Amino acid sequence: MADFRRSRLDHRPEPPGQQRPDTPPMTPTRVASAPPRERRIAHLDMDAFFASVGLLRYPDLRGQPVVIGGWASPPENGQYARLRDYVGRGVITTATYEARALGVHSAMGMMKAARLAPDAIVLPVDFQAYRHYSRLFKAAVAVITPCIEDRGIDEIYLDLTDLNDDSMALGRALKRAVRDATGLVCSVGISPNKLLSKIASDLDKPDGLTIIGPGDLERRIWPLPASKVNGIGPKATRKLQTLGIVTIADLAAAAPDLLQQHFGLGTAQWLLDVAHGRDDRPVVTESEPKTISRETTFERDLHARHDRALLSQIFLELCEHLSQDLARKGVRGATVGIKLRFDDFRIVTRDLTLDAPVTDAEAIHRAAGQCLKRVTLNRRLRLLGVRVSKLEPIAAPHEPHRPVQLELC
Ligand code: TTP
Ligand code: MG
Ligand code: MG
Repeated sequence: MADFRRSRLDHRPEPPGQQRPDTPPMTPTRVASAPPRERRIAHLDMDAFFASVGLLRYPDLRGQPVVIGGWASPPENGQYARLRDYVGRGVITTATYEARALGVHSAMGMMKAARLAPDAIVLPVDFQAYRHYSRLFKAAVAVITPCIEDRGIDEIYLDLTDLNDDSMALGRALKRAVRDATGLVCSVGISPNKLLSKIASDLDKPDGLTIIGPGDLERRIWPLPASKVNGIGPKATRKLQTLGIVTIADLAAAAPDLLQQHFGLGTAQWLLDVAHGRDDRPVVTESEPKTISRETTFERDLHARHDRALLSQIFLELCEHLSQDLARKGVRGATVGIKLRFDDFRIVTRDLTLDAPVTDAEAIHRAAGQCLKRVTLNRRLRLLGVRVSKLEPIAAPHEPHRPVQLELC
C-alpha cells in the first residue's frame, strides 16, 4: 500500500530561517460540560530594558538620547562617554526612545550611530543589574497570576483566562505592578493567543497597552509587514517578497499551493495559520509538566471512511512511537490527547484524563481512540497527532511529584 505520510514530520515545522519561537505543537482542550472560555493571553515586554535600567542609576539622563554599548567605561564625576568619541566596530545593544527618534537602534554599528546621534550618551552594560530587575518585575506580576511563561530577560507571557476582570483593567494592573516594583515601564499586548499578543505588545511601545479583540485581526494585524510575526525572519521575509507577499493580509490571501511550493507543506500551513491569527500554543510555566507528542501531516488529505485502513495504521504507529518516546524519557502520563487538522485547516483537539498514568502503546491507542470518537469526521484530514501529558517519572512512583523537564523530540 502506498504510504502517503511525509517521512517523519513529528512536530510543527520550524518557521523559516529561525528556531521555532516556542513549543509545543498541541494544546489540550479540557473535556468539560461547560464550553471552554476563550483564552486570554498577555505578552509583557519591558521598554528599552537595558537602557531604562541604566537610567535608574543615572536619573539625570532621563529624557536624553542614551545607548548601551559594551566598550563604555562607567561615568566618572558626572562625565559621560559620548557616541562621537567612539572608534571601533562595536554595536549598540539598545537605545532609549529619545535615541531611537534619531534613527539609532539595537544591533546598529556604533560608528554609524555616532553619525546619527553624536551627542548621545553611552553607558556600559551591567548584566547584574538587568538580572536583578528582571527577577523583580517577574515576581511583581506573579502576584496577579502565577501562570507565567518566562521568555527571556525582559519578556513574559501570562495566561489571564481564569481571571474575571476585563482585559484593560488587567493590562493596567500588570503595568502598575511592574512600575511599582521597579520604577520601569513596560508594554503589554492582550489577545486570545501568544502569537497575536506578542505582535500587540510591540504595536504601541513605549508604555503601550494593546488589546486585540474580535475584528482587530483584519484592522490592526493584517496591515503589518509579515516580518512582524515572531518566526518570520529576514530570509523568509525576502522569499515572501519575491512572491509579492509583503503584509500579513497578503499572506492570509496567498494561495496555499504557492506557499507549499516555495516553503514545503508544514511551513506553508504554519504561515497560513499565523496570518489568520491562529495559534494554540499554551503558556508553559516552568513547574508545569510538559507534553510529548507525535504528529504526522499526510502527503494528500485522507478520507475517514475511504482511507480508513491507512488512517488506522498511521494512528497505531503514532501511538507506538509515542510509547517508545515515553519509555526513552522514563516518563508516563495520565492525559492522552489527539489533534486533527482538516482540509480547511481547522484544528480540533480532544483529550482524556485517565485514572492512572499510562505508557504502553495499547493503553494510549485505546484512550486516543475514545478521543477520536468525539470528533465528527465530515471532512478530509491533513494531519493526525497523538500526545500524552501530565507527565511523571516512571522510575520513582512513590516519590512526591516532581515536574519533569522534557525536550520535545
Ligand atoms: P528587546 O525587548 O528586544 O528590546 P528593548 O527592551 O531594548 O526595547 P523595546 O522597548 O523595543 O522592547 O530586548 C531586551 C534587551 O535585550 C535589550 O534592552 C538589550 C538586549 N538586546 C541585546 O543585547 N541585543 C539585541 O540585539 C537586542 C534586540 C536586545
Ligand atoms: Mg523590551
Ligand atoms: Mg524583549
